[in-house]
Amino acid sequence: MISRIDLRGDALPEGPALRDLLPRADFDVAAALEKVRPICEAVHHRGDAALIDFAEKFDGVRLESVRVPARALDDALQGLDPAVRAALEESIRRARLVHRAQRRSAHTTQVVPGGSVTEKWVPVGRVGLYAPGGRSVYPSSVIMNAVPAQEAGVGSIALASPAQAPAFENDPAGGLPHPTILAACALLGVDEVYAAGGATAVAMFAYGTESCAPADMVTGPGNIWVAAAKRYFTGKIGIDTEAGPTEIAVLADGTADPVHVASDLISQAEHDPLAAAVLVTDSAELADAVEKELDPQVAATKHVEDRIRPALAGKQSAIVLVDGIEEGLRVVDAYGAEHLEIQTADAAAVADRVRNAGAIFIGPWAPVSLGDYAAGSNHVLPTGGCACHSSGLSVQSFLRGIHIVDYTKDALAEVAHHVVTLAEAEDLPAHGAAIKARFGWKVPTSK
Ligand code: HSO
Ligand code: ZN
Repeated sequence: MISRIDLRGDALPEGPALRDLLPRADFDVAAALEKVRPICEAVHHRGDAALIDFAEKFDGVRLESVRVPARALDDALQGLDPAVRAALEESIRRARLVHRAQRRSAHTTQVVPGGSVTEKWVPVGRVGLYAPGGRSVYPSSVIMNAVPAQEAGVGSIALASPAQAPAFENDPAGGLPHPTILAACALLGVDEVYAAGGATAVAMFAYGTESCAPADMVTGPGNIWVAAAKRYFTGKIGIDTEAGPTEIAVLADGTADPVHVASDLISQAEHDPLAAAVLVTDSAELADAVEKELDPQVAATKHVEDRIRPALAGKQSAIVLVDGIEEGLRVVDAYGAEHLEIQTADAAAVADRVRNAGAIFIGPWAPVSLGDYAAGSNHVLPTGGCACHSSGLSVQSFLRGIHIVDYTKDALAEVAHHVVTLAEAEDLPAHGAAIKARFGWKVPTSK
């Protein structure tokens, strides 16, 4: 069901060459870009009318309004299963604890007497959060988007999620996002909600329409159309990373429990036929035992044929055999997984040495599923190797650091000759003149 890549014996290649040996899904955002362009432009030019037409075409429902009425949020909360409500509330509480601690305060550096630079942190003014619908109705993703934005102090937060098709004639839930998404919004105090899906939702936030004011930034997971729309608007609005299919990598040695490892690989394969499950191990016995475990565990679960089997059998998933944990660390760093579990002896020490991962889960009692729902950590994480340069969603994602430069006359005089010298070296004499003009056109000599 899962292929093997044997990297034992020879020395591992360096950097990109090592990455080329590792499995990865094809997720061609560039190709999807051409397809989302007309959708984005239709929303630009026709606003709500385009959103309503696209909802009919893609979601199978004619919307009465794109904005979800407040009553629908109340109704969804009333109808929410109490156990789900309690679980969502606990998830929110834990996420708030972690994300509140990420807040930043201004810091001033006294560069010289009379000369300082302060960095102040200002939240983004308005953000549009996206929560997928269809195959992936994840109220947990509403939490993972909204909590960091709220804790960052973002003043205006809106959320979009695709409309559900009516399940029967006059179904009151038809034309609204999934009720659990709406209930999660109500629990979080997010009251500005829109029924818009995929690229149309990103375009709605980027351009604004009659019913939705434009946002400065759009975040949240989604399918390839959401990723392509985010790329389309890069430079116009802020985005978090382009989310691709979910990935789990497990770095394990012979001490790992194959039952746990197999169940964790399957847990993320459950998301998508393109989801990636990668086991990196120096133990051939563990590799065999995990492979043996996959069959019965897969057979006993739900989304087998449409997602789990294709995900595990796909070229994005593999068991990678290495000579030792040292080599394993090099492999997981080259891979840069969205989620990385360390299931080895002294797991915390091994985890400490990892440089590239969206989130790291230590030891047998911190599975990715915990992080997906209730560890307090964020589950909107970089995929596709982007963990090598980007982070998951956090309070920081919604803040801008602004430098405030404050110099006295004496402090400027002290460095003036350096500024003028560099301006002239760059053939920008007007830059130098802006200094000279302040000192009667004579550059002060340094003390
Ligand atoms: N593992 C997914 C998030 C998720 N899991 C939502 C369950 N629900 C990507 O990090
Ligand atoms: Zn998950």
